[in-house]
Amino acid sequence: MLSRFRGSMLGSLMGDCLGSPFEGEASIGKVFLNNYFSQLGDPKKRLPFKPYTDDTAMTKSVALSLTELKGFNGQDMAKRFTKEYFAEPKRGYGSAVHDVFMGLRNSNCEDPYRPAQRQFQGMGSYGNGAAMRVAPVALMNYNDEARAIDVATMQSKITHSHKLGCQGAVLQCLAVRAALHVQPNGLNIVKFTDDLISTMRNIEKKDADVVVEVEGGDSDAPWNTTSYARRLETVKKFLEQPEPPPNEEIHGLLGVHVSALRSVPTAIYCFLVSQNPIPGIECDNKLQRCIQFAISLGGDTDTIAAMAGAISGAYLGEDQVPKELLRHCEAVKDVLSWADKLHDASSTVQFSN
Ligand code: F2R
Ligand code: MG
Ligand code: MG
Ligand code: MG
Repeated sequence: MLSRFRGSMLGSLMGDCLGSPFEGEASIGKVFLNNYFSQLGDPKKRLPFKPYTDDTAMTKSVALSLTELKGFNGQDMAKRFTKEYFAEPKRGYGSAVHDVFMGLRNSNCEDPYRPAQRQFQGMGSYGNGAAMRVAPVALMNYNDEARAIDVATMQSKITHSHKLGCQGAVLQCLAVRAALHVQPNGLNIVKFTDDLISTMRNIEKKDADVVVEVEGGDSDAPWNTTSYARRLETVKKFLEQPEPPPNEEIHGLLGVHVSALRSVPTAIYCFLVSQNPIPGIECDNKLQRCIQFAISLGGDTDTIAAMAGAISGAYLGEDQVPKELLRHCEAVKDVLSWADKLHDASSTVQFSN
């Protein structure tokens, strides 16, 4: 399990560091990316160091809060998010989440959930910021699905109280957890997807009475479209095709957006489709293929690559993480230490507030 924990945390870091230079681009040519990754893999090439962004900064707070407190504590986690943000606010955070950190700092995190509830005129944020940092919750609670779901939801509510923001964090957590549990080389893509569809369908049914307010005039709002279970059905359909559909189709039906609904199912698709060769991507290593494919889609590249990398690394383990790519990433030793702490603490988890 330690190798899986380390693989997941390193996969997430690598997706963030290598994906962030492309964040916001429409899509990135596969030939360009083959050359880019081949240069990164060349030990003779001296290339600019790749810093991590908010995805890893927030993952750090989740990992250290869970491990140092031997379980979930909302106030402690909120304090860590806030301290980390004000220490390094230029790590590429979402534009609205700054207000949550201001509210948390001004109230000394008295109610760690209150500032997030005020976001977007009381609707809360549906951004993918709670999903992008959730991998440590899956690792810490790998032997308890119900607790993993609870903690994924509660850690989300500190910054993202919108139902779709929370459910996206839960889905990403379940995907990492499921990947940890698959035997080496034993991945059954159909079963993996069907299990997630069935769990999300139950969760969405249970949450159906939670009223989601609709912001007037925003026809692009994701709650007007479809649910996580239905997006996972699209993932399944895409996986039945001999090769991935064109980017425009992936953008339209899954998404590459900063909203959780339009990025978490996409990350799961990237993990699953990268189990087999992908036309245009020259790479034998499955973790690298996963990250390269995620980046090639464009949009929220750092976050989709980080989430896909966390799932892929949880399945493949540390040995499959390409070391020649890791040397370009910031904070590898720190990330390994978080993985080790999560591994040590995962047998003694508790749950409070
Ligand atoms: N912020 C970015 N990328 C922008 C470019 C950064 C650049 N590289 C730089 O350094 O300046 N990336 C990071 O943000 C995403 C995670 O965002 P998070 O934490 O979810 O933030 P937020 O602000 O809560 O939500 C993101 C946006 O989603 C829209 N939105 C959310 N809820 C909404 C609602 N209820 N109604 C309307 N819109 C809503 C807003 O546009 C939010 O700003 C990751 O990609 C991370 O890498
Ligand atoms: Mg980021
Ligand atoms: Mg816990
Ligand atoms: Mg991002």
